[in-house]
Amino acid sequence: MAIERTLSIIKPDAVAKNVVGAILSRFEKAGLSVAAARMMHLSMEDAGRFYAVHRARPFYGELCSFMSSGPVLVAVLEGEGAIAKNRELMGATNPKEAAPGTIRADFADSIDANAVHGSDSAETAAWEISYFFGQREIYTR
Ligand code: IDP
Repeated sequence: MAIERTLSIIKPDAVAKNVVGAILSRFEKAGLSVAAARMMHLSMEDAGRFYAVHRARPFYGELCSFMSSGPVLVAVLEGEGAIAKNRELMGATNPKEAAPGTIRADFADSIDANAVHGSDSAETAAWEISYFFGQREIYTR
């Protein structure tokens, strides 16, 4: 399988719960490595542009408010099949439907405060990584 990069965000609910390290550790244990990482407090505009693909959805305003409600950790994860592997580790969007042992099953409270974001395709990953990081901020192990 090819080495890929994907964008992960540890959302405000998970940062507030002090489980950043616990979540990063799951990525590392699954064979992904952190190629870039930064704590940020997104503005409404930052969140709005990042989630622009969802702008017609009824939850868009709520999603942008939540994502700018506190600090997040944005990170680039790298490894074999990183995009799908990260989605697998995250679990379903709604933590009530997330498989046992996934990050959302273990750390998320609700469909909006659901602990993590992960890119859903190679195209999305490339755009999302470039939204937050320049090439010189990304380090291969
Ligand atoms: P994903 O994060 O699992 O890829 P998406 O469908 O891309 O899920 O939705 C993006 C984010 O929007 C979700 O992670 C969640 O925070 C939020 N979201 C999705 N559906 C709802 C909803 O029905 N109500 C509130 N927030 C939602």
